[in-house]
Amino acid sequence: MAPIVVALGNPLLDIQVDPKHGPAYLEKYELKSNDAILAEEKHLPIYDDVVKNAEVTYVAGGAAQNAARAAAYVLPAGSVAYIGSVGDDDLKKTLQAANDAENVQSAYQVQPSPAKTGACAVLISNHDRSLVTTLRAAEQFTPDHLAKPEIAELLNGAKYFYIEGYFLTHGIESALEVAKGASAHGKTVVLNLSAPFIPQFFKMQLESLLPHVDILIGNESEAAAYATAAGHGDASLESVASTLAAFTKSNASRPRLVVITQGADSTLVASSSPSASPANIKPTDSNPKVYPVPKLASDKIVDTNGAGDMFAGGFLGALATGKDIDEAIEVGHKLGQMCCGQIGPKLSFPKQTVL
Ligand code: 26A
Repeated sequence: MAPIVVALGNPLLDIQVDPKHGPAYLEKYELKSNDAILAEEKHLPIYDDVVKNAEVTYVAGGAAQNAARAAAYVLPAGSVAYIGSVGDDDLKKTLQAANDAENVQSAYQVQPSPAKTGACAVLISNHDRSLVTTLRAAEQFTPDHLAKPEIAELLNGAKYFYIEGYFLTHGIESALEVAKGASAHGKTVVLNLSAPFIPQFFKMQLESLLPHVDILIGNESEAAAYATAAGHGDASLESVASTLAAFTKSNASRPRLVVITQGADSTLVASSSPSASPANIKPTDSNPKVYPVPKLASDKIVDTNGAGDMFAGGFLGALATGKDIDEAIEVGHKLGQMCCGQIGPKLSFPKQTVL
């Protein structure tokens, strides 16, 4: 089967540090407890440090790659492909094996040695996670990869495109190519804000891509970071969601949806045009529409790393099977919560029924 969902992002291997060491490493490397950043010079020793001095677990990561595995969880085998740049090394083999096991086609651009696959140190403290990323080969992605016949064929065949905001740190040209091509053909483009530093420091790239985006996904701190960057720091979450929904759109015949998650609190869905939105966002609904999140007992939470990605991938996978927005949000909530019960960005196997 030709994939109907294609995701684009930075492939990373997550190095999850045993939670008992989390707080000490946060302090040592001057990190916030709930954040996602690119490693600065002072952070670079952390990768060797945790491997030498703490217990670590290696887990397949990279925000869009996690979402791709979540979409694959709810779709028939062969429905999902993932594009990103890796090195020719053991880290890549681990990522590819995880994708193979979960029916995601890895359409990697492989950089020659000595380029190494990117990595993300994950520090857990309570229910927070701090992510410190070194992109390495991931940021060597070049647009010519998209023109290779087998990749062009993938892009032509797919109906849903998922781009992580993190990719905009280096890959705006490729992201624009994918999104413009998709929206010109009436296909659905989904963008995830990914982290507060994306709207904060990459606002120009974000706003150049946004006109081609049909569904924007983010969480409360990312939405707040956008509001501040756009000069409305005091706006409510509801009004930020509506502002983003109303942002210029190249394909104006389709409304834009903005989905804002808030951890255990309700998810908001704003639409630029409720009357034209997919089923279940009705003109009579509040805009944004509010979706309560089922309760998850605190002792069921192992760690929250990847929960937002699994929400997004589950939501997208459900939409791609033809579910409406209400059902897709429900599937997203289920996969997000399932991920909270696992170490790292993982889902439970054997598969549970979530659709
Ligand atoms: C450019 N940056 C910072 C990143 C990331 C990232 N994925 C792509 N680019 N920083 C962290 N992640 C991934 O986010 C997942 C959790 O949402 C981590 O690899 C982790 O699996």
